[in-house]
Amino acid sequence: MRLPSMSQPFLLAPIAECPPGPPGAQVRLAVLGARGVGKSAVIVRFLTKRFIGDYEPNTGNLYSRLVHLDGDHVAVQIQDTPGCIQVQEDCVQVLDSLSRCVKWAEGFLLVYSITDYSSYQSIQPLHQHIRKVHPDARTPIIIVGNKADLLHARQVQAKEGLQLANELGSLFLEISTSEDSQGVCDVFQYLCKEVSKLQHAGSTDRRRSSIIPRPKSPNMQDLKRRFKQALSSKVK
Ligand SMILES: Nc1nc2c(ncn2[C@@H]2O[C@H](COP(=O)(O)OP(=O)(O)OP(=O)(O)O)[C@@H](O)[C@H]2O)c(=O)[nH]1
Ligand SMILES: [Mg+2]
Repeated sequence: MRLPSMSQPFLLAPIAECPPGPPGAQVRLAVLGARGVGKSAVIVRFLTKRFIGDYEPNTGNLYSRLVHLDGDHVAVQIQDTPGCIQVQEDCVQVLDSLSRCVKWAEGFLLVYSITDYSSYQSIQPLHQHIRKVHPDARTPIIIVGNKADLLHARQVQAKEGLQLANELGSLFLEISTSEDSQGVCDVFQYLCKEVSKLQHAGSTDRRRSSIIPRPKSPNMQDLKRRFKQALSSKVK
């Protein structure tokens, strides 16, 4: 069964047509990775709890829904992305939309397939690209090795995934979207929480900086010091 394009209630417009919305009003996540690693499957699993098995190779759909998070309802938007991530001249169009998506999102899920070594190799450049756009190390990025049910076809060892994630300073998990709905939900819940935390921290910082008095200009302080010095030498 194919995932119907615009008939799902949670499916919005592609990223290029979607207005950014006010900051803090929603959590914006993006799922990135090489072709065929299960990006669409993982999103649909999270949103519907179902594994359909056959997904339209996508051109970048944006999904949206309310998620229950620590007693609150949070509006979550999830950007699915096309699988073409090679830095080649003929992929410029896709890379453009990918860059837009990276700028737009606040939390990231990087997916490779444990059955495809080249998809694993694409994680590092993707991670670097995200960190360039979001230098704040608190911007959450989770790396997942998907298709963990296909052990007989494994090309990437779990320890390689873990090692890469450690090097990049990210969390790592192997999941099977087809067999384990809980692992998928945990990943998205974690991302939502981390982004929400960051949004709250940001608004607290902004409030603080508006009530802390501005430090006095160093020139003024210097002038006062010199004035005092001049005064005391006159007194002597
Ligand atoms: N066995 C197994 N198959 C999976 C799993 N996740 C996804 N698949 C299959 O992998 C294939 C690709 O899944 P998609 O979700 O379309 O992958 P994608 O990354 O969105 O692919 P593109 O949009 O073409 O880049 C489909 O046939 C899925 O059924 C998994 O955990 N286990
Ligand atoms: Mg897809």
